[in-house]
Amino acid sequence: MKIEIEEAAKKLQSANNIVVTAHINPDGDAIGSSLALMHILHEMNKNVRVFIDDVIPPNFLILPQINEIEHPVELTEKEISADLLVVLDTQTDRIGRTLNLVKAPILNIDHHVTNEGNNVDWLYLNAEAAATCEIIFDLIKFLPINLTENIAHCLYAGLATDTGFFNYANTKPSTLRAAAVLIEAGVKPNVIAEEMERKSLADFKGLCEVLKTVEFFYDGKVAGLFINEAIAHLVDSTEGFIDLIRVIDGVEIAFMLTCKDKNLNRVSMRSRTVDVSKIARSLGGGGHIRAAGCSINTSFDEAKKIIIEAIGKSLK
Ligand SMILES: [Mn+2]
Repeated sequence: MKIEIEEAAKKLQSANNIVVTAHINPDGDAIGSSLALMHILHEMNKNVRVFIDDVIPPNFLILPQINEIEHPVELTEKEISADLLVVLDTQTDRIGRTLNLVKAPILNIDHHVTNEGNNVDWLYLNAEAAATCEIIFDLIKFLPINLTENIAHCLYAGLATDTGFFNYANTKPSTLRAAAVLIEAGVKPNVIAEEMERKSLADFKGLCEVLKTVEFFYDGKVAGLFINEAIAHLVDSTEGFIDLIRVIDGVEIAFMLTCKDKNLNRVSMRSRTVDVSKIARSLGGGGHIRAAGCSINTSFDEAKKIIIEAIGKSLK
């Protein structure tokens, strides 16, 4: 059932044992919104646990109390009962083992236009919000707490990373107003930016190999990076790689195909104007108009053919 933000706030207020989660392959918005909500719920004297079923990239370790995020694999409990499971920044299909581990009604808070709220009790969706962190920022107005420096740090990290440091089309006046309030609460934008953009030397060398794979299609309107199994071993994080080809003159759609496992490939897409969420949805994925993704369960070479063809159709 779709609900309004006031009702989402009420659900949080009436629960006492809350589990918060976000998507696998977590980015700044997934981690920032989860941790910010943890700090908010602590302020409200709730019992809260945060589960993310994946490795937390080292760039986020500066966020306050990030060590409290639990990895479901390491839990000894077979089942966890809670009053509420809050799923942030995704539908329930990308939260991994947390879905079966936690038995509780689900409150889903998201800004992905493709989220249809399947299998959740309540969905608050605001596709106008630049980031789930912007929604959490708005939510505070309906909760009996004040913005703390810890909350502000987490929210700013998500706002900054989901907007490409306030560069992408999703950056709105409300996004910058929220950022301004977060800076007033103690955030140092340069400190967050330096930490988020930091790369290990190994990842930098991996990036050099990845950039050599660039190929152009459809008269240069489409650029792709191809991280096959051998190259995938060279990089821990591919964060930001796609942005490097997105800026090439004439490129309308940039994409990156990454081998995650045998017959499991991940596609990320960015565009200037084409609605890439439609391409992603046609292949079982989702996302935003200008940034979307999907998985393709075939060999890497077959996946390459499939994605190039699907993108070609959208250009017609
Ligand atoms: Mn997001």
